[in-house]
Amino acid sequence: MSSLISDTEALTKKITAIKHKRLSAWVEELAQLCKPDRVQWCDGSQAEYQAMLQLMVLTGSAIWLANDKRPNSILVRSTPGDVARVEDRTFICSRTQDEAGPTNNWAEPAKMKEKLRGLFAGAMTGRTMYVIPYSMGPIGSPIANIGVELSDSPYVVANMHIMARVGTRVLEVLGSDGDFVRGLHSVGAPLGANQEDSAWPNNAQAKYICHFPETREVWSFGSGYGGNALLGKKCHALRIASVQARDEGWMAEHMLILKMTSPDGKVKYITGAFPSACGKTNLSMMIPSIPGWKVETIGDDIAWMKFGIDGRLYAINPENGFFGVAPGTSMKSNPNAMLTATKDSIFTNCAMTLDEDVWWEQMTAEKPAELIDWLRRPWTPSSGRKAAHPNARFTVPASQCPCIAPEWEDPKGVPIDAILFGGRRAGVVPLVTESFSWQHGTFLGAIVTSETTAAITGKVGELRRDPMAMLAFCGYNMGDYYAHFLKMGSRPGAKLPKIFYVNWFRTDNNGKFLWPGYSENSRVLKWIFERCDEKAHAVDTPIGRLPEPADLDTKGLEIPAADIAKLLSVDVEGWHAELPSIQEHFARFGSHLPEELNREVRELETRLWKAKK
Ligand code: O2Y
Ligand code: MN
Repeated sequence: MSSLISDTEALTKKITAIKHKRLSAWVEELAQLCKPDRVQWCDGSQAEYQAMLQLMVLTGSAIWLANDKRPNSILVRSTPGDVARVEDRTFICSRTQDEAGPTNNWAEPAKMKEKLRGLFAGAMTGRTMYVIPYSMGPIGSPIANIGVELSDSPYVVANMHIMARVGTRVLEVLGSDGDFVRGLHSVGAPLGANQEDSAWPNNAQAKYICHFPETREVWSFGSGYGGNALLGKKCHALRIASVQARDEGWMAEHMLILKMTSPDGKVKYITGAFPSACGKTNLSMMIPSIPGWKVETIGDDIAWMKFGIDGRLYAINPENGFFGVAPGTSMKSNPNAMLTATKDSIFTNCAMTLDEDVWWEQMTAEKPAELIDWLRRPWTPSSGRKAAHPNARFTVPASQCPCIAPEWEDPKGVPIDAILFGGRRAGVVPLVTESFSWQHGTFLGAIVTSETTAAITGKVGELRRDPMAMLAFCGYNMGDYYAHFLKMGSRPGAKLPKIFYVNWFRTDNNGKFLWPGYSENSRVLKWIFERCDEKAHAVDTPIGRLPEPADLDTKGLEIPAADIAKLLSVDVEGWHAELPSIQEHFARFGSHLPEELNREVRELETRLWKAKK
């Protein structure tokens, strides 16, 4: 790094100005390893954000969209090998494999560090190392947490500007000795002298997304995309934070947070855990179809929850923006998301119209006659392929969302009344089920099954268990995570949210969705809202408490009574047939599985037997 030292007097001055000696020593150590041409401390300013966009446009990573259509917005296109989270390259490097548990890829921490040191050595040559101090959560909130990401990607800097609170004000809160999560990221594509950069630098040979929970570190190599590279999001706010939460007695969850207001002005806050790309963003921004009801957004993906002195669970959204799936988003399915993305947005892997705007599948009723697809090729509707990548994304500031709740940045968080679990299930799981208790709700969350989607690399449409939608995001043994969930519910004096299991995706025998979803989900939320005050009717069934058809507000909804009956029916045979797979799923956790969950299986079985008689 001799060239680094010679051309970075300013940097040295800056580092000496940094009061936090551990932070500056760490940055220096990793600059020595990665050998960037320069180091830039991010201040979080608008000028810095604009400079990142300019740089991406200059290097060919991005293109400006027409300013009269999407002011100050860019389109970035990656490469086919770097389009989604790479779960098979994601590792939890805890002390022992047992601590990572059966659902995580584990690697021995010292060995993995050694391997990574080899990969990171000189990895930033020809590039800038950006030092990105960020706060997950409103700066200074007692629930917020600070991280610092070192990255050689301007795309990461720009996205982090939107997705987290970034810059000097974070350093101020960190002071001279504050703790922070340490993140190191490189696209893994050093540049030789005079070597031209590629439009989407990444490393096709090696991708490693590694978490060191004990030391609160993330080392991510080889990918520039989304959750692999924006380390504040999945890596910090879920995988590392879930460990912090376990150690400190709070919860870091893969949950949206919404605020619902009834016609008479009563407010409830609801969180919802759904596997990737199952409509969390849509639900959090929905416009209720039932007159007089209102939904506002607090967050669309992650919730951090701590008990308040009143015994209630308070949640913050640790993020500052939305990194939403573009395909399927339209003025019909999610007008609020569309309106959020009208300016100051980053689009990734969307198609481009000939007048320099973005397009993706289902955005408009009719497909444009001509487009440039996400791989920069001419496209027409007869091309026989998708124009946007199925995991194409928009990165947008939450503050631009027309339905953002005024209290979305309240540092103390919002008190949660209900927690929803859900997945994408064609059969067996009813539209909505209320758990009998926190323990039963934990059981329902622990057995969630869903069809996989394009948000991860691998097969789409396969059924897999995704407990609490945390399968890919729990930084420790999932059996211990269940135990932590149960422990939170047994806290003395706790005034717990009710837990519900929902399924918007049940189909008829021809594979057609029985439930219209989207804004009609407000009918289910209304029942949940009223159940929180014990104001709506429910019947006890073997699997939990369900509304009868008359309990659900279906006024104005044109669906056959038989479909409603099916949506709210309990498929006793189907549930019975699932028992062996639930037992098999739980058996994976061995001695880490809390006995309470085995008891829930036995009790479910007994109730199902009784119902069969
Ligand atoms: O890295 C990606 O491809 C995005 S994954 C993602 C992005 C926003 C919200 N949730 C997810 C997810 O996979 O759960
Ligand atoms: Mn997510």
